Amino acid sequence: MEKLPNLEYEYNALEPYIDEKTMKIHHTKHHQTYVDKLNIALEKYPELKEKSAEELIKDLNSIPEDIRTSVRNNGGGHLNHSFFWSILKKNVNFDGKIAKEIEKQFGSFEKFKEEFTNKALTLFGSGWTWLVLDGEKLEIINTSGHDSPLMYGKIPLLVLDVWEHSYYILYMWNRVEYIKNWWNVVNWGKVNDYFVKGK
Ligand code: MN3
Repeated sequence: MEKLPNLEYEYNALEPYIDEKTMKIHHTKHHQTYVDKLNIALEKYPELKEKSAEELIKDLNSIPEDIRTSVRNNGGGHLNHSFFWSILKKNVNFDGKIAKEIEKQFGSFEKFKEEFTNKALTLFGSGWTWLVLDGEKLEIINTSGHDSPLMYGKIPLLVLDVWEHSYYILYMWNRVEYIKNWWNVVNWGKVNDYFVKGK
C-alpha cells in the first residue's frame, strides 16, 4: 500500500518560479491519482503490496501481465513525482562533488544546462528529462510517459517533469520559459547526496 508523501516545504515555497496553484494541484491531484491507481492495481495481488514502488518498477517483468501496464504508468508516476519533489528547493548553490563532476564531464555548468535544456525541449509528448549515473558516466536522458531510469539500471540524480500539467497554469505553452526558471529551484544539495550515494 503506497501513500502520497508529504512535501518538505510549503506549496508556495518555489514562487515565483513554480507557482503555488500548480504545486498544489500537481501534488494533491496528479500525484495522488497515481498513488490511488497503483493501489487499485495491486489489490488483486496482496504479495506485491509488500514491495516498494521502486522494487516494482525495477522488476516489471515479474509483475503479472494484467496489471503490468498500470504498475508501469502509475507506479512510475508515483516514484518519479516523489523524486521530483525531493530535488526542488530555492536558493541552493551549484556546489559539491556533483558540481565538480558535471564540470569535468560536460565542460562547464553552462554547457551542462544547455544540453539538459535542449534535451527537455526536444522531448515529444509527455515525459521526463533526467541526469543519471550510468556506472561512472553522467548522462542526460529522456523517458516517455512515467518510465524511470531504474528500469534501465541507471541511477537518477536530477529530474525535470516535462508533462504539460507541471507548467501550463503559469507558463502555458512556454516550455522554454518554464525550464529557464526551473534552474532556480534545483536542490543541488540533494542531487549531490544522490550522486555520492549512487557511486
Ligand atoms: Mn507531473
